[in-house]
Amino acid sequence: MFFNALLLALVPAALAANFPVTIGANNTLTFSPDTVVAAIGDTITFTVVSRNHSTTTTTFSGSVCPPPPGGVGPNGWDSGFLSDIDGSLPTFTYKVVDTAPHFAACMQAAGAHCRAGMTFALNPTAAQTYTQFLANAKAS
Ligand SMILES: *[C@@H]1O[C@H](CO)[C@@H](O)[C@H](O)[C@H]1NC(C)=O
Ligand SMILES: *[C@@H]1O[C@H](CO)[C@@H](O)[C@H](O)[C@H]1NC(C)=O
Ligand SMILES: [Cu+2]
Repeated sequence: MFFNALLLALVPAALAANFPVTIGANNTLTFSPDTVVAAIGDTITFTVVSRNHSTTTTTFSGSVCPPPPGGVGPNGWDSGFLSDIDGSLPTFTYKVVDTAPHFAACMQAAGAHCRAGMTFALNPTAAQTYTQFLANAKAS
């Protein structure tokens, strides 16, 4: 009885995955990896490893850069500015709550980082690919 209850309590945690994403590796304007495919309940942990960046959801096309403060929803996110200038390796964790595609970018420098390709996709689709989102960001 007790063992079964314990097992049930442990199952969701055991199945949920965490995806680490590095922001600014090697002092570049990048998210690595730039794409994550995740299920509801999984988490994504972003870590800023250089300079001062954000992970903020934005539109797939149109005014992609810069992402707006608060991010584009529903179920979007905005880490706010996270600075590693002091070497603190700040993190931001997002829990996946739907199966919709989400597109994010860095809002630093009035969109200059975003237009330089500092972009990220969660669960992109055949109709809304990461490659097309990146092209949209560079052109915005
Ligand atoms: C950072 O540098 C390492 C070692 O050269 C390389 O393996 C990695 O792909 C680089 N990452 C990025 C995002 O440039
Ligand atoms: C990070 O960038 C934002 C926006 O440019 C700025 O307001 C903030 O002061 C910066 N943080 C640090 C620690 O430099
Ligand atoms: Cu940035």
